[in-house]
This record gives sequence, structure tokens and C-alpha cells, in this order.
Amino acid sequence: MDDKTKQEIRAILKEAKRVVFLGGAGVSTASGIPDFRSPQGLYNIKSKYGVPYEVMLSHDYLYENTKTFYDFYWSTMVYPNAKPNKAHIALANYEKDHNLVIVTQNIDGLHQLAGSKKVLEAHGSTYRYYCTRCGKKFSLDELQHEGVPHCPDCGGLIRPDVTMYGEPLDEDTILTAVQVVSMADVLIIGGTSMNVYPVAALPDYMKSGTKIIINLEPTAYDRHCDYVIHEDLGTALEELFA
Ligand code: CNA
Repeated sequence: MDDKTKQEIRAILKEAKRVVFLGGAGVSTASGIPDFRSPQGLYNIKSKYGVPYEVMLSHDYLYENTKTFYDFYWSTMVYPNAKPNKAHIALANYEKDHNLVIVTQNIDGLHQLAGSKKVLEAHGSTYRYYCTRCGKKFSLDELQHEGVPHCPDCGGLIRPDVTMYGEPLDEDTILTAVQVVSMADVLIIGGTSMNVYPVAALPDYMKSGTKIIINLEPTAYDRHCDYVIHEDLGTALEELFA
């Protein structure tokens, strides 16, 4: 990032009253969790199940091929030992003395682990589960991280509280996200290809203010932003929040 850009954004952040960070899988790649659409992302690796990973993450696949879904899910989607990286930590520190809300597409719980309090998880979390028959809730710690989990009370299938392809987003979460984005005076979009809707449409709700995008690769949303930074997110956030 050149010095002029850095100084301008720092000045904007200094004046900002409401900042929203809208993030995706690229926030957590430095924690060892692969994203989907990078060259080394999950969608660019040949599926060892003979079914594209994108299909395996769908509502129908979860219910129709539950055993294979969970084989894949436990081995590839859950990272209980992952640690927050400098992007998560920079955001958590910034929230301590600024009005910041994080809207994340991630399901890895790392923002909360870093200490962020205001986090809207648009696609759910691998830390939460529920029984599809009786609704009983479970945490990740309560489940064996292998095989198909069943409810100890009613025997129903337990599923992750994660939005699969073909499922609607949690209504309260997305409505709150629309509200905070519409009131933001600075929106920082980071580590997301901006391909997954409806989250990718959230920035359109911003009424006025500055949009900054920080992503390693160009995205279709770059042309709508005031500042476009193609750099590592953690490094860029540390520089901007310094
Ligand atoms: P995506 O489509 O895989 O895009 C990620 C983007 O991040 C890419 O454009 C990369 O260039 C960029 N990127 C990767 N590393 C960095 C970095 N260090 N600094 C800056 N940019 C970087 O992922 P999206 O989040 O856009 O897609 C939404 C999906 C991904 C959601 O449904 C998530 O649930 C899902 N996902 C989440 C996780 C997680 O929770 N950690 C991991 C993989 C996928």
C-alpha cells in the first residue's frame, strides 16, 4: 500500500463513527484454514469423494448422503485447533476503542476467539449444532468429531448450525447486518471473493461513506470501492489501524 493511500484511509478511520468489517474465508487463510476460491482453495482441489465440494456443501447432499457429508465435514470444514491470526487480532484490538461491527461469512469462530464482541455470523458456525428432530442444541465440544452424530434424547440427526447451499440465511442475522451496513460511514471488505449472495449484496445497502476492499485477488466488487488494496489482509489492517 502506498503512503498516500495509507494516510488517507487512516484519516478517514480517525473521523469514522461507525465502521463495519465484512469478511470472508481470506481472513482465516493465515490461520491454516483454506478458502474456497483461491488458486489453492478447496474448489480448485480435486474432490476425493468424486463429487465437487461445492455440491457436498449443499442442503440436499447433507440429508441424502449424510455419512459422506460428515466424513468430509469433520476432516475438511472443522478446525478446532486453529488460532486467530493478525487480521483477527487487529480487528479485535480496533473494536476496543472504536465502534466496529464484524459481519463474517466465516464459520470458524476465530473472531470471537481473538476477542471481538460484535460479530454477526451470516453463515452460522461450526461451533454450534442442533437436533433436526427435537431442536436440542449442542456445542462442538459435546460431539465426537467423527461419524454421524445423533441426539442422545430422541435419536434424531444432529446437524451443524451452518448455512448450506440451497438454504436461507438466518433472518435476524441478515436483517441486523443490513441495518449496520446501511448506517456505517466506513465499510472495510476483506478476504472475500464477493461471490456468495446474499452477503455479497450487503455493501449496496450502505447509504454514504467510504468503501475499502482488501483482498489478495481482484474481485467483481472492486469497481464499486473507493480504495482497492490487493494485499495480505492482516498486514494491511495492521498498517491502517496503527
Ligand atoms: P472465497 O470465495 O474462497 O474467497 C476468499 C478470498 O480471500 C479470495 O478472493 C482470496 O484472494 C482472498 N484471500 C485469501 N487469503 C487472503 C489473505 N491472506 N489476505 C487477503 N485476501 C485473501 O471465500 P468467501 O468468504 O468469499 O466465500 C464465502 C464462503 C466461504 C462462505 O460461505 C464461508 O462459509 C466459506 N468458507 C469459510 C471458511 C472459514 O470459516 N474460515 C473457510 C472456507 C470457506
